[in-house]
Amino acid sequence: MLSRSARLWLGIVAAISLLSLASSCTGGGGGGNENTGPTTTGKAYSSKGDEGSITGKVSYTGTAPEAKKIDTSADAACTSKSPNLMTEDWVIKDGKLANTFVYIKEGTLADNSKFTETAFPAPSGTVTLDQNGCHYRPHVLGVMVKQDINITNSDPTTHNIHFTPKNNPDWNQSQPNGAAPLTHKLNVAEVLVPVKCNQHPWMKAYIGVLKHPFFAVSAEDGSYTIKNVPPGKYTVVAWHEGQGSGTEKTMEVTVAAKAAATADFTFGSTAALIGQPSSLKLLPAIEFPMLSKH
Ligand SMILES: [Cu+2]
Repeated sequence: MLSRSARLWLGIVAAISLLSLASSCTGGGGGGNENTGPTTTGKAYSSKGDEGSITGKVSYTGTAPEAKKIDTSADAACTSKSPNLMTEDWVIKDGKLANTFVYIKEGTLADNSKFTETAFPAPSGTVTLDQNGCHYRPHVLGVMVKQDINITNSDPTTHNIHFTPKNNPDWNQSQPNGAAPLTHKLNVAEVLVPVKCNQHPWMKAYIGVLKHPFFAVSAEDGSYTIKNVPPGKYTVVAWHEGQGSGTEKTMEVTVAAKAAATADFTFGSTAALIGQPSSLKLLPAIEFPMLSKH
């Protein structure tokens, strides 16, 4: 147990940390949000060639949850191809958080038109979701509505890919070893659609579906870049699956013409917990998402 003074100290540090993060606010949840992008029937966006970008790092403060080894013994093909398969709900390296889905939620373009009422060009090409080593590659990805998702099975075993959306129809397909790629698309914006495998219960992926192309997924070093962003003022959301239904952080970001705006996000418990004794792991209540929600 913590002494009273230790708890008081922690509270003070948490409050200071919150103040320092005043430029960002957060919200919980993650699924089933229909207000995630412009209508495709809105005013067509016409580029002036002055697009900028939104770039930043996603960090995790506090004691990082450790990845756990997955028991794949139910399928010998998985064990032999991926003998050390690890959980991917938290992928943290040197305090940087991977697999965070960062996207523009709403805002106003430089000409005062609303982001959510602007129609951006339809997607070209496909994105690929590969089942490889009995996990999904990538673990988190983004697509535009109606964009083809190419689903491949690179494993010597049968997978059963199962999309479990809230706003889109359920979709469930078996894909044996050596089967041709499958194609699927989602017609309604949804952040994010969970994907699972009915054969291998540990397999999970998340797909962000938006009506615009302004999204990115943080890399292993926590970095992300959203490219070709029209100048304007935006609400940018960072979503991470965490445990359960996901956690969102939001930030107001202004993109100037041909400029790179920075938006860094932080998940996890307070920075005050870094380097503290392991007994402090008992304090999950100091989680920014609920404290700073507004
Ligand atoms: Cu599978």
